[in-house]
Amino acid sequence: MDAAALESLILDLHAIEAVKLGSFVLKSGITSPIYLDLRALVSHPRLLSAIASLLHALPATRPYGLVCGVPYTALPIAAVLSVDRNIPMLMRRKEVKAHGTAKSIEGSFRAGDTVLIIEDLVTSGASVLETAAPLRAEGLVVADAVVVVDREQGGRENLAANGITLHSLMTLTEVLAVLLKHGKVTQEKAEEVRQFLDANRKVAVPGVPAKPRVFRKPFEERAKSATNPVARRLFEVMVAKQSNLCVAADVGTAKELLELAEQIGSQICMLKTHVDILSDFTPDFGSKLRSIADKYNFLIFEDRKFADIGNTVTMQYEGGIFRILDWADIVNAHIVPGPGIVDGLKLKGLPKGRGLLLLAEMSSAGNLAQGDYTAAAVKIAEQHPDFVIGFISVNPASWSVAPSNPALIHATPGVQLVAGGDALGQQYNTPQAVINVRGSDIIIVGRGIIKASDPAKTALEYRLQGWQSYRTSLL
Ligand code: S5P
Repeated sequence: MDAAALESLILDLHAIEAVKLGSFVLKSGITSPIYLDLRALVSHPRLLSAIASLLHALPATRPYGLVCGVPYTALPIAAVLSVDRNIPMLMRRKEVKAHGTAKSIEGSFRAGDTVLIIEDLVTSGASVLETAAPLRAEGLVVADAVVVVDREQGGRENLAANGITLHSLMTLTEVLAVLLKHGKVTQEKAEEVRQFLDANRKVAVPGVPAKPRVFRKPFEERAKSATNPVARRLFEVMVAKQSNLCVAADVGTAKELLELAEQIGSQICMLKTHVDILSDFTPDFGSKLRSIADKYNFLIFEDRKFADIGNTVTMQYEGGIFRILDWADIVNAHIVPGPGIVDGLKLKGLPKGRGLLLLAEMSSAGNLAQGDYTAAAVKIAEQHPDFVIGFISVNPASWSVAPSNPALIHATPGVQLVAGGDALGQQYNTPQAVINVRGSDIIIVGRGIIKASDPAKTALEYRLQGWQSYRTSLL
C-alpha cells in the first residue's frame, strides 16, 4: 500500500472512532493511552470491504486455500474477504465445550490444507495463537496471519516463534504519525503514546514445547501420602473437577470477588484472595466466600505472604479485622524470618485443619528467592509435613534440592496463554510450560482471566490447558 492510501485509510478509521485516545486497561492488564476498536467496521461496509481486499493483497509466504478469522472482530472481515475473493472460510468456535464432541472448527477442509488467519489487531499475538492451535490440531497448516494493525508489542516475534509470519497493513507508530500530521492528536498525547510503546515493546516469546519434560505421579496417588487434611482435599478436588487451576481474584471489592467466585467456581480447584485490597470488606466476607466455595467445591487460599516472627504472625493470622484463620483453608509465608514463622502459623492453623504454602520462589523479575533460599524452603517444608502442604514455585524442575515428599504441591503464579510480562516486573509463562517443562502442579492465573471479556469462558480454557498438560505428564 502506498503512503497516500495508508494515510487515507488511517483517517477513515479515525473518522469511525476505531482509534480512541485516553486511558484504557488492556486485556493483559497494561494501561494504554491508545485504544483501537475495529468492531465499528461492521457498520461501514465500504470500508470493511476495502480493508478485506487490502489484507488479501498482502503477500503470504505460502499459498492458501482457506481463510479463518479470529473471533469476533475479524469474523466479518474474513467473511467479506471470503465472498469477494471466492476463498472458502473456516470458523473457530470460541466457546470450548467441556463435554461432548462438539467440533471446534466449522467448515470443510482436509488435513494438510493451508489456512490464512485474519485478525483486526495484534498485541502479543495471543489471540492468533488461540485460533492457530485448534486449526493445527485438525492437521491444517498455518503459516501466515494478516492483521489490520500491529501494536508492535511483541506479537510479530511471538508468532514467528510459533511458525507464523505476521503481515500488517499498518503499525501503531504509523497510525500515530498520520493522526499527528492531520492534527487529530496533540503533540503531547502523541509523545505519551510513543513513551508507552517504548516501555511496552517487550518481546514475549511463548514456550510451546513439543513434549513434556517432567513426569509425575497422579494426584490420586499423591493424596495418599498427604498427612495434612487440606492437602488431601486439594488433590481430591483437583481430580474430581479435573482442574489444576487457581484463580487470583485480584479485584478491588468484596462484591466483585464474590461475583467472580460464582462465575468461575465450577472451573477452579482453588481461589486465591488478597483480602487487604477489598475496599468494602465486612466481617461476613469470609462466611459468604465459604458458602460459595462449598457450593462449587474449591479451596480458599488467602495470599497473605506472612513474613514476621512467629509470635507476630499468630496474631496477624487469627486477629485483626480480617480473621483469616476463620475462613482461609490455605495461607502462605515467606521463610525470611526462619522456621519460627512456620511454628507460629502452625500453632493456630493445625488445630483448625489448615495448610501452609511456603514461597520458595517468586515470579517477579530480579527477585531474590533462588538457589540456597529455595533449598531452605524445601528443608523447612519437609520438617513440617503435617502443616506445610507445598510451595509457591516458579521452576521446581530446576531446583537443586527437590522435595522427597510426594504430597508437597507446587503452585505457580505468572501464568498467561502467551509468555511475557507486565510493566512492573511480573513474568508470564504458558500453562503448558509451567506444568510440563517447569514441573509445577497448579497454575495460578490472575489478570489472564479476570481482565478477559468473559472470565468464565476464559477460565474454562485455562482449566482445559492446565489439565491437559498435567494429563500428558503422568508417569
Ligand atoms: O511470586 C509470586 C507470588 C504470588 S502469590 N508472584 C505472584 O504474582 N503472586 C501472586 O499471583 C500475585 O500477588 C497475584 O495475585 C497473582 C498473579 O496475578 P497475575 O494477574 O499476574 O496473573
